[in-house]
Amino acid sequence: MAIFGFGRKDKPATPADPPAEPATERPRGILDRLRAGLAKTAQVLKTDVRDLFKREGRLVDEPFLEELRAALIRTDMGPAAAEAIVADVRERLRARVVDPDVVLDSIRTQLLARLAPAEAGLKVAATGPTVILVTGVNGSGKTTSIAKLARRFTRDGKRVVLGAGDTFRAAAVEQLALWAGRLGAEIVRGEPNCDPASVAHRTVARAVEGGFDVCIVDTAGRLQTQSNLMQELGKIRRVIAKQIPDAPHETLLVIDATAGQNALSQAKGFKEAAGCTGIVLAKLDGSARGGVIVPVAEQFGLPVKFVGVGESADDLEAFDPGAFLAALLEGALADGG
Ligand SMILES: Nc1nc2c(ncn2[C@@H]2O[C@H](COP(=O)(O)OP(=O)(O)O)[C@@H](O)[C@H]2O)c(=O)[nH]1
Ligand SMILES: [Mg+2]
Repeated sequence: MAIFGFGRKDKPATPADPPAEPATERPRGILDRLRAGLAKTAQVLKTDVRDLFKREGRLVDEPFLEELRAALIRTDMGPAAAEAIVADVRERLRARVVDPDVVLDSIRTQLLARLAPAEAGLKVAATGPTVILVTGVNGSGKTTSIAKLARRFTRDGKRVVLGAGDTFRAAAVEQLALWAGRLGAEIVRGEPNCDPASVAHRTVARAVEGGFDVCIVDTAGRLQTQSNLMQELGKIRRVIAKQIPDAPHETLLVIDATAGQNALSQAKGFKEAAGCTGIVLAKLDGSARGGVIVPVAEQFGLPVKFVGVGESADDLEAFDPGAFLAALLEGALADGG
């Protein structure tokens, strides 16, 4: 069975070793970490929106609004959100002289209304282990996101077992094993190229018998268009559900925030064919187009559970629309000249 690479032209063929933990202490606080992670997108908004005001005494006229729309589109927030912001600015400010902060405030209000419904906590088991299945295309950040999730749980004193369900590449198993060792989690692995459903089965069995709190199962990357591989995810889910009826409690889709419009077809495909229940939007820190979270959150009724903002195990934040927008736009206000 072939797995086709996707969006990895700049990546080596084998998964990267987990990066070394940073020597310096990371910035404390959610907002600080989000700010650092969203700096590139914030920069686009800051620079582009402020550039609109370079001519002194500039009025909010149609050419201004067209330039504003183009700047918003450059963040990948999608035409609907961009149009709503433009309409709001037009309505409130037409033919008046405004300053950038008024426009940024409109951006915040409009985006908050769109992102708020996408906020949802992680579903956990009432009793017994919580089972999380992690899916996505090659290189989207699945294994790293699993490490980050494990870190959150172990920090809370939970016992975690990881399932090395990406059985196609030995290096993928090693990558997960390295993280498991580092995070103090147990790992269940199978023979190379064995059925990933059997690894999932054994991982859940280990979680139950060992009294673990959380069990997170990795999977090989696949495209939403590969129907046989999407069916394989269905099989993995059924095997898990046979052991624990309401499991997997979450089937997360990890999307690379730099994937552009393909992020949307991934969300659609994985929701429909693999029963995904939520999204982890990874690599926001590497993207100037973090606005893609808006159409991803809006179009498919899939909540955004977490955002990934770096390569270390601490670089995962529960998605909080207010904090997200504060990091994006307050940074723009504070740093602007
Ligand atoms: N900058 C950044 N890199 C990330 C993030 N998540 C994953 N990566 C990197 O993306 C690459 C692929 O990640 P990996 O977890 O192996 O992807 P997988 O193939 O989906 O399991 C690795 O080099 C990771 O370190 C993130 O949130 N930010
Ligand atoms: Mg992987």
